[in-house]
Amino acid sequence: MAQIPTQQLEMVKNLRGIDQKEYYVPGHRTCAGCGPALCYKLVAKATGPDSIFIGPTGCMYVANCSYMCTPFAMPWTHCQITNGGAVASGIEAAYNVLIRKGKYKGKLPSIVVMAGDGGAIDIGLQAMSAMMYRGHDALFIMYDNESYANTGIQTSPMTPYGGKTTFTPPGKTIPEGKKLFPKDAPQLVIGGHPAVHYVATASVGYPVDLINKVRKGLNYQGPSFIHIHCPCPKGWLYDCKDTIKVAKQAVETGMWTNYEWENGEYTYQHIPKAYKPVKEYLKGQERFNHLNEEHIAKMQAFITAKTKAPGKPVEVPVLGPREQA
Ligand SMILES: Cc1ncc(C[n+]2csc(CCOP(=O)(O)OP(=O)(O)O)c2C)c(N)n1
Ligand code: SF4
Repeated sequence: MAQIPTQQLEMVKNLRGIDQKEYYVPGHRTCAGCGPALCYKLVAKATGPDSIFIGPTGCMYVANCSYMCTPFAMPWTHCQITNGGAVASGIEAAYNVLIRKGKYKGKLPSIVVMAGDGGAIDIGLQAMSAMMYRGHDALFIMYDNESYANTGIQTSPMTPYGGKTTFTPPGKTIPEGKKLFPKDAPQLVIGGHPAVHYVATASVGYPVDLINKVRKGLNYQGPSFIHIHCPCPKGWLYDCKDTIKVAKQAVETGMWTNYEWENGEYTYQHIPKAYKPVKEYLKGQERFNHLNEEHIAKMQAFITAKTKAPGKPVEVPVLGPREQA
């Protein structure tokens, strides 16, 4: 069968090399300092105009759109929180048919799902996994604000251990709030989907790296997955001017690692010479204010183990739903 023509996007060296044109324009209603909004702006700059974005329900749909008004200056569609992967699959399959039959003369557009952690790795997991399994040529991005933010900052599987959310309030019975450690989303994708050749993590604190990873993911034929760390001032309870500071602190303390996985090989970016204590990261966010020294030590032990082999599986303390920490 004839090869479907696809785009090859160029890598950039610095911010001056990035398109000045905006495809995610001002006027939306996200909170000041919103990490996911910054993420959208950077991803849209990376993909350029020949793109189709798919937006599962979440802050990046609800806070962005009102009747007849969206900030997306490129083709964009809303989908259900559950089915981002299915809608992307359908769009890619349709373009494939149109191109093969000569009814569409252009190259395959960049097809990008922008899902929150809920819409990607929890409630949207089945459709995302099916897209990866079938091998559709699309990029699935999980913008991770570590909660179901849009409906009132409820816990998600990406909420860190010890995080206070409306569903994990610290109290007498469960003093640390969230008892469980988060899911490893990239591992889920890598481990179960042989059609995937590119998986990466990125952070809004490192925009050039983020843009190049989006382009690399799209340049690979087949499905790719990028997990992007996106601080959320409303949910994490820090001053909205500090979003980039919080993003960088996560990398400096090992709470977040930027890496790429390409056909089984890991490469790492922005690894500090020595990690700062996780306490530095925790103390800047009110959602962790209730943690005592024992909780912080538990968190530090988890991060120390993770930073020995970032991106690879690590044993975590697993509790049943009714067990005490
Ligand atoms: C099937 C279904 N269940 C629940 C909801 C309610 N809902 C809308 S947005 C949302 C939160 C989405 O969280 P996430 O995907 O992490 O994105 P965020 O809001 O954090 O950006 C929920 C639970 C829904 N729209 N559909
Ligand atoms: S709640 Fe968080 S993710 Fe949602 S708009 Fe506000 S800052 Fe952005």
